[in-house]
Amino acid sequence: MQKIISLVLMCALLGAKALGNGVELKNGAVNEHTVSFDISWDNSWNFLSQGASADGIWVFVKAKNQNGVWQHISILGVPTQQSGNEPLEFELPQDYLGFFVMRQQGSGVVSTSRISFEIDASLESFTEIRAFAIEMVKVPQGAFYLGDGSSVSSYTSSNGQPLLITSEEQIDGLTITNPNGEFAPSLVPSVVSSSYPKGYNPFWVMKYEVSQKQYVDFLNTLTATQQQNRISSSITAQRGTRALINQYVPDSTYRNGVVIDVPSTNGVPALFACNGNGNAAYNETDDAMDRAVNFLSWVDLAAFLDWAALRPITEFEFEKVCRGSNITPVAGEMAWGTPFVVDADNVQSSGTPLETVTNSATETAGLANIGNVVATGNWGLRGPLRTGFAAGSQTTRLEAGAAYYGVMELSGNVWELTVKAGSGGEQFSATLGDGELSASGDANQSTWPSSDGKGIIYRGGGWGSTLGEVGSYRDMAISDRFYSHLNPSTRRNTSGGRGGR
Ligand SMILES: [Ca+2]
Ligand SMILES: [Ca+2]
Ligand SMILES: [Ca+2]
Ligand SMILES: [Ca+2]
Repeated sequence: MQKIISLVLMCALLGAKALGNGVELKNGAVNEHTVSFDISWDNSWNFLSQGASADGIWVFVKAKNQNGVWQHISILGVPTQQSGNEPLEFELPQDYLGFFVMRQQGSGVVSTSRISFEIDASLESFTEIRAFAIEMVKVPQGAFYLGDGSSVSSYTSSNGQPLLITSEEQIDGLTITNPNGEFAPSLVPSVVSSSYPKGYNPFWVMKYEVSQKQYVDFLNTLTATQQQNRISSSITAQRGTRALINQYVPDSTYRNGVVIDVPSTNGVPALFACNGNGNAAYNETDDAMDRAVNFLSWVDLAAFLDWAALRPITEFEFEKVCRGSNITPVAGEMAWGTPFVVDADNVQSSGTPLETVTNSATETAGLANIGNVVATGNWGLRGPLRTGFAAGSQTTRLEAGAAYYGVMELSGNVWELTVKAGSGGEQFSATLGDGELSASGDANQSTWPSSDGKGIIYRGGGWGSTLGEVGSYRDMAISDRFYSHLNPSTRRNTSGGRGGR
């Protein structure tokens, strides 16, 4: 007799399709070894055949054993499409830890399409299966400039000009210009090896920063011990306790609504939820599920990425995604390609899938959640916004605050934790996460930077960042490395990030 097993579908941006790009999974089913569900998302594109970018959905599967422990599940073969107006393409990587779904050549809405795939698991031993979806962008192969020639501690070639990266080959003679005069910048290695990902070859990057809902979904598949190391409160704290904020400053939530729903007892994992509006009911429409998650240290982000079978991105890749291929750098430019910014500060529809701001970009200034009114004594919005808060089907790059390849919030919102070409980070060789964490809930992949945060650098600024003149501190500038001396090992209210593959 066939065993009935539930398939639970997890994805961010549920209901955001009217305005955002929200991927939606529905009508999940498991039949023997076959998993099926309906998938749809807006604002899709695929111009890979013209040497440009595409977006796609990274799908991966976890299953819960009889003993309550979750494990990552391998995909057995290329998925197939049963229905839908838009023909889909699939990319199944060699590690079989998930797959990408893409539209074929063109752009527009991917309306409801049913897909199915085989998984490598004996369903008899599981009590529940969950499928997860993360929106990503495929960045094409191509040369690009590293550095803008003026930002603090920004990279240059030996002649002081932005460095044109034309391959993944070893780099000798990398140096920096305009070194930070307040804090000694971290040392640049004499050689950056051919295995350090430079952004020349194609790679996938998350379209958005990790959201509060995504972090909750992650926590809810960990053991109690693993959970305890991925939050700042006790897993046994009472229902409603904010799980990620600084527990010594309990009134300072900084727009983070991740809470304990059911406390851990007797070693049973806690259940986490989103409660952005702070009332007694959780996971409501206005509970900020799609808002970027802050208070992540490097160790937290690394654990999320290992769990999702992704990897961190390097600071070289960060600049490629922002600037685009063969685009001449602009001094002090931010993710949308100009050195000017409008602060996204006046929130509308707070906490909902339509959370946005009333502020608008100008002809030259992009929209981003930053803190440049701090100097006037007005802190403005103290925390992150919804991922993709300014993006719509018709928005320009400045209006959406978008990077060259359509990736969102690379300047502002939360700081991005990227792998530095230095302090040991140059040893990173694009090793992918394998879906499993150590017993303590830490990432455990070879070549990933160590837990002390050395080998990691903050990039792109956050909601609290202020803006100096071009050539002085300028957090949101895509080549700015003002904080290269820091080791991002602490849970700052401004830090989070994303990964790639
Ligand atoms: Ca609530
Ligand atoms: Ca602000
Ligand atoms: Ca950001
Ligand atoms: Ca691992």
